[in-house]
Amino acid sequence: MKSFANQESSNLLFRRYQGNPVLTSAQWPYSANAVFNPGATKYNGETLLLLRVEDMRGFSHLTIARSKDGKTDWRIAPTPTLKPSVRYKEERWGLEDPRIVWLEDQEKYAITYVSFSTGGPLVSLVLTKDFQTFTRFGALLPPEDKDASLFPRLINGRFVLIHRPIIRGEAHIWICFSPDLKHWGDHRMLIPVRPGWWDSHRVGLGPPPIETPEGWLVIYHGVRITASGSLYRIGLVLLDLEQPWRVVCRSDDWVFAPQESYERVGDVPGVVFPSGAIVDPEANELRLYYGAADTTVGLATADMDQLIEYIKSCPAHQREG
Ligand code: BMA
Repeated sequence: MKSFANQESSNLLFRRYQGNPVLTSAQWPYSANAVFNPGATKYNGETLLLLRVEDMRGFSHLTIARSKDGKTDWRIAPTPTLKPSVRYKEERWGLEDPRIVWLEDQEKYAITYVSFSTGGPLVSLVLTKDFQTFTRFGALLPPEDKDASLFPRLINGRFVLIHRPIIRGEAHIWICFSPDLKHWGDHRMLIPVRPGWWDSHRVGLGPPPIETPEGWLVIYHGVRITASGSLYRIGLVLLDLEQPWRVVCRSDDWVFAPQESYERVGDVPGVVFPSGAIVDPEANELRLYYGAADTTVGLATADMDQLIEYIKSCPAHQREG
């Protein structure tokens, strides 16, 4: 195995699937402008993606696609799976960017997504056992908030949520805790933007945190504003397993960035936006599903041991900003 202790190797961690993009609006069974930013999980032995689909009015809803190998032969639901509900007014302008975890304690899948309310984006939760019947839980936290996921298990008896509120115009990643999924407290800033760096303008959680023996692996996006717009790149953080508000290591370098034409050209150029990840225990491989240029879905894979070795070689965290 190639050693990744040398940080110059950061851009070799992830390999793009040769058949990218794996899903595009051209495959859609109904009219759609773009399909991107999917949540991902294993369900009934298959890969299940819940995709953000933007319609021709510019509003988004969520639709399921399934595949046996997570790469090919996608079966796309013939109609939208989750559309704005009139009972939940905060969903008026659409549903975006889902993250899925199997919530052990509830024996349900928890899907956090962005509800685009007329007062700004906020984080909502829906629970399901079977991806057929969905129970809406409503808004978790007020606007402006995005990029949220629950941890897959309770920690010290409480649910844990990572999210990205905008406060004083600043976009840092935060963490908070709840005894019942309703009441959230013990708020702390977790991963701040780094002024001057590639992740200087905004940061936001990618897929749900991944539990490893070394800690919670967090894949996040960082945004820099350039002369031609926002550039979305990907970094890594390791959180303490039982005290997840403690950042153990954070990558200096980005580990994935727009490079291929489908990432550089699209509705929003220069965006890679991972929102789903599946660990294949047999291959010890992480499959990362990401929105490419807010237009299609890409897949990249990484060896779990190399990811962990790399993040552990990164500097111990020092809070900036
Ligand atoms: C973020 C989110 C994502 C989107 C990204 C790039 O703020 O809205 O849905 O992919 O911007 O446009």
